[in-house]
Amino acid sequence: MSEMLPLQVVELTPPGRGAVATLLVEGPGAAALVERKFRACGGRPLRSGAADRLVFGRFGDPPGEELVVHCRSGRSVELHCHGGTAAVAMVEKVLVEFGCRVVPWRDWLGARQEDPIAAAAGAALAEARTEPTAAILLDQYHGALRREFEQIEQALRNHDATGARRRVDALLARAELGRHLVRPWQVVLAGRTNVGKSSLINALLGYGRAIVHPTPGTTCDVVTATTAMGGWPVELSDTAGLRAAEDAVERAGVQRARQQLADADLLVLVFDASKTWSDSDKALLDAWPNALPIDNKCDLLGEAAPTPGQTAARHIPASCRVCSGANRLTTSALTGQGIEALVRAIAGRLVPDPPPPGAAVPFTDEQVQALIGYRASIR
Ligand SMILES: Nc1nc2c(ncn2[C@@H]2O[C@H](COP(=O)(O)OP(=O)(O)O)[C@@H](O)[C@H]2O)c(=O)[nH]1
Ligand SMILES: [Mg+2]
Repeated sequence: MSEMLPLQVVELTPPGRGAVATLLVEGPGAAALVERKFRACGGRPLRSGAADRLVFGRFGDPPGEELVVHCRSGRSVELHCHGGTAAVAMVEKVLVEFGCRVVPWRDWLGARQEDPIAAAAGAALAEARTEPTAAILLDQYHGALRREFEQIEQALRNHDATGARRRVDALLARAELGRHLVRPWQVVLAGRTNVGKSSLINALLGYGRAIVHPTPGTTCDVVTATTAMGGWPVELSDTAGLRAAEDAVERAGVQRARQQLADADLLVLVFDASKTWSDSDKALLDAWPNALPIDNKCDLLGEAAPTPGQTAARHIPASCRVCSGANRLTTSALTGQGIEALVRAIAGRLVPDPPPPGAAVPFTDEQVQALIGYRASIR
């Protein structure tokens, strides 16, 4: 197949509108092919003069698309054109008419990599949204996970079951982190109506996105927004208040909220610090024992206010099994007090043990399945 269609064009920049799009034309005669439809502004042929030149001109039937051409070699040419989809489509159309095959960038990347883990890491890197997640994927691209798999194989060959098991278990402990390198963690804020969930989302995001209203029950649907917390990508959801809704529309919202809770990686249970602790507050805590409980509106506590982000709220009875003790967070969505501590607490709950630089982290379902397979085979 590659003999029949040796020339290929790959979009190196993501599709959509951008300032500049880059296409790579690769294969024998790539430069000659581009030259057939390219007119350099200076009139000189593309391949005259110094190698690695950048040449500005037009491509295709007159007037043609403006291009900057970088001839890396006779068989590898980069075309930089306007970033709109129409310009890219036009350039590709001309290349296809001359026998070029359009190759998706993932296939192109995969074909260049002998190591399937490095190929998968390269593809995943394009979807990493934050620096820490990209750094972890880059480590896997450079062989961290492949070397660890080799160590496991080596241990198994040496009949070192203990060593193999230890390595497999250490990797499996990072599977959850790996799963989220390209998929944000789902964090849901829940609690009774009017405790300040929507305001907290706004404070966490730093802008007014969620609907905030003094009337209980204004946010009747799930509003989501993606952000980063401690460097980890997080999708925050604001839910309808957890209470028995009388109105049909609101009931649907509450139902969706419960589904959202079931799917969440972390539930932040918000309470109103200015209100007396009630049985329904206690019922919420009992129903979601793994939730991160916080007391909002701490600005209303006046003189009696605990230090934001640290101490137990005064209205919580010491007998409460989840929230007694000093690690109860207090916040004010209004003044911003305790918001940074809340971000740190959320990040700490999502990734309690961040891997050191260079550590192996499995990041695809196949890799995790392979590890589970190893685990089962080790007696
Ligand atoms: N004083 C004070 N008021 C707040 C705070 N957070 C929210 N509110 C107010 O409480 C009301 C309900 O807030 P909202 O975010 O809509 O609550 P939700 O129903 O839980 O989403 C609004 O009037 C907010 O301005 C806070 O930290 N301090
Ligand atoms: Mg709301």
